[in-house]
Amino acid sequence: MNGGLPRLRVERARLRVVELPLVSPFTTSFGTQTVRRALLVELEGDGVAGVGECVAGIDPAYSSETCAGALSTLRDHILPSVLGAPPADVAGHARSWEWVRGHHMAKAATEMALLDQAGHATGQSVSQILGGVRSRIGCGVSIGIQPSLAATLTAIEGYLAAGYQRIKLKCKPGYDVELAQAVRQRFPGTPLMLDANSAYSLQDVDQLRALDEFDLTMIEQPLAHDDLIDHATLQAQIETSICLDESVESLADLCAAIALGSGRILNIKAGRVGGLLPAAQLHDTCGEAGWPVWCGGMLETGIGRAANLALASLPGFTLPGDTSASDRYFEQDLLEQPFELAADGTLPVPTGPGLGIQVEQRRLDEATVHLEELSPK
Ligand code: OSB
Ligand code: MG
Repeated sequence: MNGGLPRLRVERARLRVVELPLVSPFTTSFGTQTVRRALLVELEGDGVAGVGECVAGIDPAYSSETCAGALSTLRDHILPSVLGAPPADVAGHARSWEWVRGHHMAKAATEMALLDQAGHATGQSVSQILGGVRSRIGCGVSIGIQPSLAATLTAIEGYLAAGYQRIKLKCKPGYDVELAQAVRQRFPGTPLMLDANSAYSLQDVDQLRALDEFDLTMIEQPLAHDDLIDHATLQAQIETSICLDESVESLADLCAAIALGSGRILNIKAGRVGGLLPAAQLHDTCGEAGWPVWCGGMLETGIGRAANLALASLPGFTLPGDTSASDRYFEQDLLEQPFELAADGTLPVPTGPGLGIQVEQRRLDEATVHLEELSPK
């Protein structure tokens, strides 16, 4: 897969924080976001540059990582492991930060930048490097909790008209059965799923079983963010397939989930699992276990979105993911050419070298709220 990657140096690094207002507030069972603050890792070495996006949030609500925490971990621990180190391929550089426990999103951002750099050095796209087989990705859309049922139905209508292939609705206790029922009534054949972001416990099993009658393609992460055992108990008691998100942060987590029967489907996010190369490994293991996978999203700017599309081009990504078009999130993305949804509900996998995108410098400067330069000690 990446046996052909060049050994490169990392001579300079920049950490940049950008803020992009969201076109509409995004509410989940854990809170509301109105702006996407993203941390970018910009690397340069051997005359080639690369950029990566860290998907950590402002608050440690989805995961324990935060944008500010990732900034300090990158500055003080991860980047010093690669800056000025002997030339290495991407996996080699990644081994140099293996000693850092956790901080998957910070590591993934660095790895993304290294893959972009490597791709620019060889002319390969990140999709090619990862072993992608698809040129277009089927897209779904993740809709936050709305102020009313009517607002939810209106939002769904708009996204279906745009071409999105499946609808994911955020839910929470008390905003679930009635929601699924109303949406099913209005959109009988639409591929539909719910994402609870860990809002339930095993005591809610009756409520969760009541969802079985609405033909959901899956329910994502109903139980605790760090649980696999209760998910296995729940999966045995409901018909709807459980899809894991928060609970799988590593290959070890995934192997445990498969062995326990904690679900049947995996949402793969490179940030959550420490990078695109680890994400590809999880994809392979799911394939062996017969678990379909899809590519999740973290409200990424066009930079992280390009990486998601590259990942989703791997053969096992058979379900539409949360890889929506730029205009679902931002009025203005960071790219010269924002990602636009085709009428068939697909986005193209970038084919240019590396991430295959062109960042619009003026827009980037406008969005920047913090910038720091690092060089080898
Ligand atoms: O649980 O999948 C999630 C966004 C931020 C944090 C967690 C999640 C999400 C989404 C949005 O569902 C997916 C997207 O469109 O990027
Ligand atoms: Mg989720």
